[in-house]
Amino acid sequence: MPDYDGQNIFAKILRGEIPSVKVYEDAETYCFMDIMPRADGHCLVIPKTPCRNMLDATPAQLSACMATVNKVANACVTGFAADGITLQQFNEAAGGQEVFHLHFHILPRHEGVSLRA
Ligand code: DGP
Repeated sequence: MPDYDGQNIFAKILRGEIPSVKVYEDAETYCFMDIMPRADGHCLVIPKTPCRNMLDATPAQLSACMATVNKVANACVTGFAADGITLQQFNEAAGGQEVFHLHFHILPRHEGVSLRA
């Protein structure tokens, strides 16, 4: 697996070099709106420390991200009156990953409404 590349888009967002719409932040994680939302409220949770994807993630990074996913997902249920949440995560190009900094998609869902392309 290739090494982590600090020039990826999410690393630039973490350094403030590219703007983002913040949803939530704590010492270990950052959550922001996806630029190509496939559902209302579609946002991304990332660790603040370098990590390419699940394959090189540490237990601490995964634990911190999941704690944030839990908080934000529950806020989405309340804030968007969502009926459910889809949690999506891709690893390496063959697995559908396009940005090579670990991230979790939080997709608020409503009964009978498909995700946008
Ligand atoms: P994937 O690696 O396949 O999970 O897709 C990356 C996601 O990141 C995709 O849903 C679009 C989003 N994205 C790509 N570039 C930017 C950006 O510059 N800003 C934000 N907020 N999201 C981005």
